[in-house]
Amino acid sequence: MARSLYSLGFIGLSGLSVRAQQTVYGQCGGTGWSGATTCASGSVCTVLNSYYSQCLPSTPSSFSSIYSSALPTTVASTTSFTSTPTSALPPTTTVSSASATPSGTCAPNSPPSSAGKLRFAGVNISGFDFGCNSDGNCNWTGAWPPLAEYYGHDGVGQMTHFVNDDGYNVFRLPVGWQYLTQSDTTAVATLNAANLAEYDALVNACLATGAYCIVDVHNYARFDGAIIGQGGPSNALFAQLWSNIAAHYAGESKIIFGVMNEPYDVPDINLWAASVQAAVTAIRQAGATTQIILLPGNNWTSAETLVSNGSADALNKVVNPDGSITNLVFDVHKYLDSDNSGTHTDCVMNNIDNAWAPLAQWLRCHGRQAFNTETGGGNVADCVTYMSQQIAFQAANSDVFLGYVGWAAGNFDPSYVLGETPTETGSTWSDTLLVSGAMSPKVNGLVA
Ligand SMILES: *[C@@H]1O[C@H](CO)[C@@H](O)[C@H](O)[C@H]1NC(C)=O
Ligand SMILES: *[C@@H]1O[C@H](CO)[C@@H](O)[C@H](O)[C@H]1NC(C)=O
Ligand SMILES: *[C@@H]1O[C@H](CO)[C@@H](O)[C@H](O)[C@H]1NC(C)=O
Ligand SMILES: CC(=O)N[C@H]1CO[C@H](CO)[C@@H](O)[C@@H]1O
Repeated sequence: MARSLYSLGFIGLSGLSVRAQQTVYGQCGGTGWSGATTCASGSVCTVLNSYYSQCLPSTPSSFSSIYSSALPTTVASTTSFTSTPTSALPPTTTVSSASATPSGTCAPNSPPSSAGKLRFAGVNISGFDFGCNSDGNCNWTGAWPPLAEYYGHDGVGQMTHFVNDDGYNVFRLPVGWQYLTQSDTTAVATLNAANLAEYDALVNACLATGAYCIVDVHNYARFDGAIIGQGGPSNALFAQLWSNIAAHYAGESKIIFGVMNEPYDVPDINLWAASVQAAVTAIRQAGATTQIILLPGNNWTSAETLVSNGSADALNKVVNPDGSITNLVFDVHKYLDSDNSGTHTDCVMNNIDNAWAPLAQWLRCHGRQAFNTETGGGNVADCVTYMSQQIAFQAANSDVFLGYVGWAAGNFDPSYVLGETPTETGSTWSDTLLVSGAMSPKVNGLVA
């Protein structure tokens, strides 16, 4: 109701602005759009879906001029760009020389012409993490497997639908440390066979769809209120936990290891990087030598503060046992609501200027990549618009961004503020508005 009244107010204005050119990344079409439909020079009005068309740069080279507005003017020049050719950067398969380059000194850079399609798109299948609080206190009996056989929602049917009907190719499967070990009060590393069998039912169903599957330990860097390696469980215990998990999945090339969900208020980021290093070393030494491992930074793995908070520089030193950084990828989250909490229905930003553009600069400059494993918004038109913009930007920078994973389906109801749970009627699945309008690769065409 409020929306239709609001749009009436623009009828008079749109008559005046109809010939105006839209700026790069601005909207230029879509259901209900009455603003400019031509784009500024150097950009092309591109249909992302029926809700949203966007002015996207027509050639990769025009990106650098857009990015430079977000950078300090002292470095925003063509000269400093050409003095740091992309070819001089280490490929991700070699040892990073990044620690020699302080994060403040990245020259403006732009994606290669091969960028444009993301590798991954998917959704969190939540339920095994229910009972977990952000203090790392997970009540394992509060976990609720998102599996019909355990009286949960039909997570298997959801994943099958998402793969077949939407073209998704990754699912994140959050689980509490306490659940995996069936120990609420004492941190232990030995996996509990009965609980692991239930979690495995979800993981194996995920793998059976052909998708990649992220094993996400959803403990906020904590166990029972105390931070791993900084007063809580020792790095050795945390490494043993990951050794046990990795040994179990070592033979599965499509498992992705999510070292930890959303660390926050971690006092010493370098000590945290040492905890992450312990987990990485343990995973590789357990025989999972090739899979992707996700490295989580401080401040709820915020994409916006990965660099400024010091997480990027600290985690940039984490390496495989052979010294390489192969398949070590930064884990970043970002919501579209006013405080990045993922708790509001309305979306107010696309996060390009505040987060994704500066992060892309840093990642490319340091030869690194990131994976946006949590993002989301309400099922309203504003969120479709901002999510479409965010995904379009990520895809335009697909050399440094692997993809996106929505929060969340599984045991959430479609009525949950960030619900992406599809509903089944007979044998037909229906997606929520945000999935059908923006996130489904079959709709946005932005996933390879
Ligand atoms: C743990 O979860 C179970 C099931 O939801 C609940 O009955 C119990 O009260 C919870 N225990 C604590 C300490 O919160
Ligand atoms: C990073 O964020 C955390 C909160 O998660 C804060 O305690 C810390 O002071 C920040 N560090 C820097 C260098 O901004
Ligand atoms: C954490 O990140 C949010 C944005 O994602 C930012 O607004 C906030 O200031 C950050 N907090 C710290 C302590 O860095
Ligand atoms: C349910 C859940 O885990 N929500 C988390 C999603 O991420 C935001 C921050 O990025 C957290 O604040 C929420 O707790």
